[in-house]
Amino acid sequence: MQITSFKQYEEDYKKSVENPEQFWGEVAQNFQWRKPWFKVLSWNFNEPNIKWFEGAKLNITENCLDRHLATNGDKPAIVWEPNNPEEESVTYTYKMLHERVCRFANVLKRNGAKKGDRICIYMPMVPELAIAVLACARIGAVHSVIFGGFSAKSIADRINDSQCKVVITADGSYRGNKQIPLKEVIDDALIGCPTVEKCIVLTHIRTPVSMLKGRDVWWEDEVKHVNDICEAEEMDAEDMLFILYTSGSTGKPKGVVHTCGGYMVYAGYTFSNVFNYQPGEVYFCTADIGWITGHSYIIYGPLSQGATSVLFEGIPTYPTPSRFWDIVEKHKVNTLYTAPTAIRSLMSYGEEPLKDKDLSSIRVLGSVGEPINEEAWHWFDEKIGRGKAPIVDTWWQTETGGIMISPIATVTPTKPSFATLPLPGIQPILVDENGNEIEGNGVMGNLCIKFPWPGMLRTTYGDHERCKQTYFSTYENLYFTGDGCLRDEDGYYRITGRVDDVLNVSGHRIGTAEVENAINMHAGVVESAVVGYPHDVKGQGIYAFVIYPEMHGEAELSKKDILQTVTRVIGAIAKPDKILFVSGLPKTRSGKIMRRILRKIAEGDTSNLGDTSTLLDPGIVEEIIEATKKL
Ligand code: 7RM
Repeated sequence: MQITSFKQYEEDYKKSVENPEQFWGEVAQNFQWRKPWFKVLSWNFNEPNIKWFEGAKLNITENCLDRHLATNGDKPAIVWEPNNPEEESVTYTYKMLHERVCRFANVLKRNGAKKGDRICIYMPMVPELAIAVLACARIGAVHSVIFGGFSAKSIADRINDSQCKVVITADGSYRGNKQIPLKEVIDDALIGCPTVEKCIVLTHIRTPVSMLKGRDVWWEDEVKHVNDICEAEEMDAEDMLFILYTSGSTGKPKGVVHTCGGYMVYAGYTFSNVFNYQPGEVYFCTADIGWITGHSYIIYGPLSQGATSVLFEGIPTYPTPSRFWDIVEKHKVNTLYTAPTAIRSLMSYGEEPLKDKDLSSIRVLGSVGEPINEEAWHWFDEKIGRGKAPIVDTWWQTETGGIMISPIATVTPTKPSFATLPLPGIQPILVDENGNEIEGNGVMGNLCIKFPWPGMLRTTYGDHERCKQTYFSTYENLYFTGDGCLRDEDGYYRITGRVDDVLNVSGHRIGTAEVENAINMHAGVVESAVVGYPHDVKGQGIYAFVIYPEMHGEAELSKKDILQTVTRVIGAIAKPDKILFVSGLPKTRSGKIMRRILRKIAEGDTSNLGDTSTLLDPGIVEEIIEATKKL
């Protein structure tokens, strides 16, 4: 299944397009199935209805755990590096991880969870998070992991959208020198979550928590009441594996649904190939498991391939901006997969943090989450890869389940700021506004995919129509990514960023409508408009234009109040970087906000705002430009 030469890449690519069913059928042979499929693929992009490996039975945890036991049981599966470097790191071999997962799977059963039930996981980056995820998969329950930075209200909305029955959390988490009271946030959320029957709480930071009789139980107590034998539930290839909420252009995040068989094959295949993973190597993905990158490339991809995956609890700058490099040196990391925002942040500390660090173990580097600018690419290449480690700039999405366009380490070429070529099985096309294909090279357009791949989303939870509208209706018979893209003279792809109202702040997807809704909930705010602007470290920053007519006291205080409101409604990750109070917004006569103009103003480029004479109130543009100068 591993591609070893450019020629083989070309052959595999050709085969995957000419005979996709044969191609993916062969890839899938590298996994363990309880029963084989009778059909590799049936699909249409209209409904949409996509089925991979129909009729096949499996359990993904047998592929991630059981099948490695005989030959690799004592090999490290997860190496956990705690937030505090003074604390010991912890290694879980495949045997140990299998034992813990089975035991916790029994805890879930003991607390009433069954196949098909939805389980919300809100935890720190500790091994128990991976154990909780895998335990859900073991019993066929559907996990919905929520990133630790989301607020009680965001959690409640997600829990209610998918009617979760069980919540798994911890007393709190560490983030650098800060502590986050996770259980307290969950308690606030659960006030409005009638479907939740049980909450399992892990002790981690040992902060006092309230435990509600009949609902809340301790992880540590529960595991004592069960044994570590748990037969894996037999799942249909198209049974749901997990839901992961992600932002789009509306105010309400969507629950992206992935299913067992196709997702497993795609996460495993892409992990093995893109990173050119070799047996015995140590692989470190710095993402949080609360995002899709953590699901596919900390847990399922690496473990399905018997790899050693480093799980890091902390942040790149704690206790010093040397932390990543200390971890690389300590655990002899061979592959480092991180985000441009982290690279840019670490770059800003200069070379001092790299002094005397032994990075010689590094063989492959990876980037994900947002476009990587050339400066960051070269710094990563020269300072971290010492010019010897290929950088795989991996383009993909929550919805795609796994990497779509990317170099294949040591096999296909890299090019600064380019995701380069589609992986085998992926058929990208560029289209213009009318959905006409833009052929040839040296062209730009909206990025679509014209043929299914095993890792693609199947639906959005509880609202299939929304899935159809969002991804399959903009252009007929195409999956629309929401990204703009350049295909250069060499046929290499460079993703230029979102073409919809979605921001990418430090690699986190945030809908402008979500932030606007949150700001508008603040008493006194009449209306707001949110746009992105270029930010040196975050990639994009959040710029909010706010109408707040009757302010009490200082504007600075009102800004803080608004930030507090956004933190309450969504979470700290959605806090605007800049707030500008305005008396009106540029609108068309039909009342639509002209975001294009606001975006230009936020970028500080007011030279060419286009025709503003058709605006409802043309004078407002001048007023806003004047106001930005004082910000
Ligand atoms: C994996 C992930 C998806 C959005 C996507 C893009 C942007 C991701 C790259 C990238 C340029 C990349 N999932 N994006 N990777 N842009 N180059 N290598 O991030 O659902 O959270 O975000 O992120 O805009 O549509 S995500």
